[in-house]
Amino acid sequence: MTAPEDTEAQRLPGVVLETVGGIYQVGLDEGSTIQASLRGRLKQEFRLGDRVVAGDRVEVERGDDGSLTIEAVHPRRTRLVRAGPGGRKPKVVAANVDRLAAVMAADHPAFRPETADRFLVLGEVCGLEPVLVINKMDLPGADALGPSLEERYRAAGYPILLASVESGRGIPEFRDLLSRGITILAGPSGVGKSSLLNAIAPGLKLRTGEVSRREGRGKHTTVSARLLELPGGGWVVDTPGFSEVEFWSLEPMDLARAFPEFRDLAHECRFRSCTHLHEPDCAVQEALEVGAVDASRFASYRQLSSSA
Ligand SMILES: Nc1nc2c(ncn2[C@@H]2O[C@H](COP(=O)(O)OP(=O)(O)OP(=O)(O)O)[C@@H](O)[C@H]2O)c(=O)[nH]1
Ligand SMILES: [Mg+2]
Ligand SMILES: [Zn+2]
Repeated sequence: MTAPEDTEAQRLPGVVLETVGGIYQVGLDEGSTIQASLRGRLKQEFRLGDRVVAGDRVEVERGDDGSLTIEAVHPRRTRLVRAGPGGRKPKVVAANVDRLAAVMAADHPAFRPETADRFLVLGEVCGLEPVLVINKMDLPGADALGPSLEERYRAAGYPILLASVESGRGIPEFRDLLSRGITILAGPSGVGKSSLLNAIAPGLKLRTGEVSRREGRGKHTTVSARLLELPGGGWVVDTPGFSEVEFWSLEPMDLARAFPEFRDLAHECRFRSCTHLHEPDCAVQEALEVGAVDASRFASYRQLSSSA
């Protein structure tokens, strides 16, 4: 008789690095990277968004014929979720990430505060540690923009990093930030997410693209979310630029709590469920009137409340 260990196929734990057309690239804990398919029965299991996404922890089994199959997917600790195309379905971009780096460009594509705020809100509502990175600080006009952005976001409670792949500014700091935990880079197409990763780890050799001269927009050079291990420690998820950040089931109170500068003030509002938009005795409104809350951040909040 054979021992139970011999009849049971060996399970190899690992993490999903990338999924393309039903093929899953998995980094096994033992060190090798393999391609696996997904056990049919797992396709029936309920899971928000796709069954398996980059960052999912899985168990892979090697069949007698040498085939590799994902036999189990572990529950997700965190997930970055947004609305998919058309807004009817959730799209989970990646699982088990710790931090969201919202990457914007000082210019080319032009910096839009509402867009930066939308990415930061996305990180907040998914429970990720947020940080804002402004790349392309080498471009003309960026020097004038830098201090005002630092002031706007530091006052709101966000770490902000000014960087340039071109000049090398902020690259050591960015590498240091990414050396702990798992960070997802999110931002519009063409801001330089892949370029920043190549700058901190040239061995990654990620594809980068041009920004169209006419529209000032990127062309979605990165095509799928990809989890990468950094040589200096830490993991990152490079993502294709989002053209639009649409939220998946964002409640009004979630949005109010996603603005860190409102959170402490909210205890002083008369109503516990104050949205700070029209209620009497609102501490956020009072702070806004005396300039303690930034008017343009509040404008972003108002805009998000009406569109979310
Ligand atoms: N001037 C300047 N250009 C940069 C900088 N960083 C990146 N670029 C350029 O910006 C363009 C877009 O860079 P990518 O790294 O492909 O941008 P991305 O954010 O990964 O874009 P998607 O993959 O489409 O989401 C490329 O032509 C880069 O060379 C920078 O710091 N300064
Ligand atoms: Mg890219
Ligand atoms: Zn209020």
